[in-house]
Amino acid sequence: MTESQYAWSEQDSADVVILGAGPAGLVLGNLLLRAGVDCAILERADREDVQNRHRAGYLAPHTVRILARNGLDEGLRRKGHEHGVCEFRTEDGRFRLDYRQLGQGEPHTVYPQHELVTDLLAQFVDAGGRIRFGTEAQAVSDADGPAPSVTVRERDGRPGRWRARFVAACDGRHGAGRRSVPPGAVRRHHRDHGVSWLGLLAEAPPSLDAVGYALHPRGFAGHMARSAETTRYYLQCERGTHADAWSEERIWDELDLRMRSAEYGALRRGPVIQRAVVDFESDVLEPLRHGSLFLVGDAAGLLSPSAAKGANLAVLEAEILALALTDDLVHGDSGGLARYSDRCLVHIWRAQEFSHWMIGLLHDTTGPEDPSLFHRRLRHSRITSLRTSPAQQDWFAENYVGI
Ligand code: RFL
Repeated sequence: MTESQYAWSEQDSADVVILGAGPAGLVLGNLLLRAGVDCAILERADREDVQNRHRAGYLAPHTVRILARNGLDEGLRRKGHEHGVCEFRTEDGRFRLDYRQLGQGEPHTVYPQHELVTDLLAQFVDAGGRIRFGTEAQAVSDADGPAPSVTVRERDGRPGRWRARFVAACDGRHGAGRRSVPPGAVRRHHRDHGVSWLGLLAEAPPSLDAVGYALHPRGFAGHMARSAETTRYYLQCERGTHADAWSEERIWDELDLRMRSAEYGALRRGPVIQRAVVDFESDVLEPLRHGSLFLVGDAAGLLSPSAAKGANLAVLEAEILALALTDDLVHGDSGGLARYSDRCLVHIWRAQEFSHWMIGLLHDTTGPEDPSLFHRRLRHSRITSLRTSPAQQDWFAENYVGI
């Protein structure tokens, strides 16, 4: 492609070009806009698709504080609700942890991610923010110099290019930001945990007033409230399972079995309106910067959903980067940008460690090569410790809501 073939336009430039309008890109965009920094968001999907992507639901207190101090919490204050109890069901019975009374004594706020994204989008657009839907970033070029650019493909297939001083890759794990980092410029730490969940969204009210974690010989099952009308369920499944392989009847029967409904009360059934298989993988890139290209949110690192940290980390990293970019572009101080990667990696590795601990708690990964059942016995000891030790419960609560 030669220069003249690009659809150049004077508007196709911004001091900060943000790739992706998920929680990371939209928090970053809103904060930069409030600070008077020239920015633009390029989003591959249409607005409706972005607003209908059901994912996370449990916001950490820190996330709520970031949104509140930046005036981005109107929707979640009105429609979100506090949540502070989880219930574990095991072969030895069930027990509850009221984590508002433990550790730092703070609750989650239940507010579906697509509602948060809808709010953040509305605020960005209402405040005059520039956003291009249906614009897919293809690659970031010249990131090792002071004038990076982003090649894009518009909805109609037309190629284009955006010029920037900085590019923030908030376009997820498979986005163009990550792909544009040259091999050898960053180190990738990757782990496949060998566990998969069938994630389900049911049009049914929650069945219990707690996050439910069921540890069963047939595999893990989970229950997480989303709203008065919808509930997320998870079923551990064989690696390679197709999301449509299980009938709705089989799903509910299996959930009843693993959640031990016969003992603890029936689940409130309803149509399954979304389903997807999630393979548990973790990966982290180090550093989270290549010249003027910064990696944020899922583009920076991926966590398995066992500890509900991904969206919370995305918001935290977006705030750290927004402050650093503002310092540089408004005050001429590049110190924050130099520290961005190290600051974020402390939180990312903390979240990875807890998430890893949760994977070991929730899943029996004893394989046929381990006839001694060593891991199964360790896991039993871990859950017993959580059931009985106040110190362990405080540690759990602090990590569960914290980042
Ligand atoms: P997102 O949300 O994936 O947004 C990326 C955006 O970039 C766009 N995009 C591109 N745009 C332009 N050019 C390209 N080349 C592009 N490629 C992609 C996409 O269309 C999209 O709009 O990333 P972000 O902002 O980093 O946010 C991360 C979170 O979405 C993610 O970590 C969480 O959803 C993870 N997660 C949870 N996190 C929590 O904190 N609490 C939870 O309770 C929780 N539950 C979950 C989850 C993730 C799940 N899945 C689907 C893996 C439950 C599930 C089932």
